[in-house]
Amino acid sequence: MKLQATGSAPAGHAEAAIHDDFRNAVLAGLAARPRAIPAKFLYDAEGSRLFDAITRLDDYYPTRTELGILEACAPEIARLAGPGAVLVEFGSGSSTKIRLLLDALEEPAAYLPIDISGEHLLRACRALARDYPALTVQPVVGDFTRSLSLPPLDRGRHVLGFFPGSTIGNFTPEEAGQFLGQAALTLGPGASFVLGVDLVKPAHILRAAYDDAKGVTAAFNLNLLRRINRELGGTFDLARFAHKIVWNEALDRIEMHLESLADQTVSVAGTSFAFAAGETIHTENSYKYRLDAFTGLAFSAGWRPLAHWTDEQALFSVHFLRRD
Ligand code: AVJ
Repeated sequence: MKLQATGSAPAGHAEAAIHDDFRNAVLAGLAARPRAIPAKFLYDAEGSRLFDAITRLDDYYPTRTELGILEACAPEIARLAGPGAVLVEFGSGSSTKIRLLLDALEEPAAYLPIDISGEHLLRACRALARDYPALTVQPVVGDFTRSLSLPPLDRGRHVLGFFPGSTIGNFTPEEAGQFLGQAALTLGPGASFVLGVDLVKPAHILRAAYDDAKGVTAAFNLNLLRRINRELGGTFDLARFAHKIVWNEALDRIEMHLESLADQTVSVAGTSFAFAAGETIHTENSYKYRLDAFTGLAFSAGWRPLAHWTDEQALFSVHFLRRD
């Protein structure tokens, strides 16, 4: 197997940086009004496990819909990307979707997954390296929402970025534009970029997907408080907060919040925070796009939209971009 250690900072350094980042973001986010904590902190080991469980729920349409689209368009992606490509995945999680591309591409040379959850990333990479013995697998533990250094990419090869799952929807459209511009620099001249982007649709479908009947999304959201308690010495009582979903129609986004069920005081890393009943901590935005709005955003960030695909109900879309 060809599983290589990260070419940038050792995993321990990345995790220490993520820990400091978490502490600063939580203290600042709880002091702010409205209160908000960036969604990337939902993904500790338990959060990553709960998110994987979400992706298998009947109520959560994005994953199976995207997999169906990718299965259908993989041969065309393989044709557009050509042989011997180097794949770079942003926020790879458990690295299941990449297998569809790896199976369709002609002799992919290397796979560089970037993920904030180190343990989860390494486990996924060991399994991939076992299943694809000819592939060089080079995991990078890090936060792709910040500029991060990748191991040098082999510029003689075609570079194919992969950002599935509509994770781009966690950014505001402005941040998404900045991310796309940064990715153009990271991936380099001539690179291709395949992204999954969730689409605007009727509110009842969105509500079911983000407040599922089995309560897995609620557990995923509440796990953030458990993480704060464990890693930052927090005193959150999980029974006194509830998962809350808002479909913000004006901004085309699903919002996830944690709502305080009582007047209460919570302490985190030695600082006290008073909550009124009904007050919320905003924990995630999940923006939904219209097709032309997304291709326009990509174009403004320096990418040429070469193709896109959707499912029959136009729930979800997959985009193929190219930079000059
Ligand atoms: C991983 C950001 C794409 O927004 O659908 C799932 C995260 N949050 N259920 C999404 C999520 C609640 C997911 N993304």
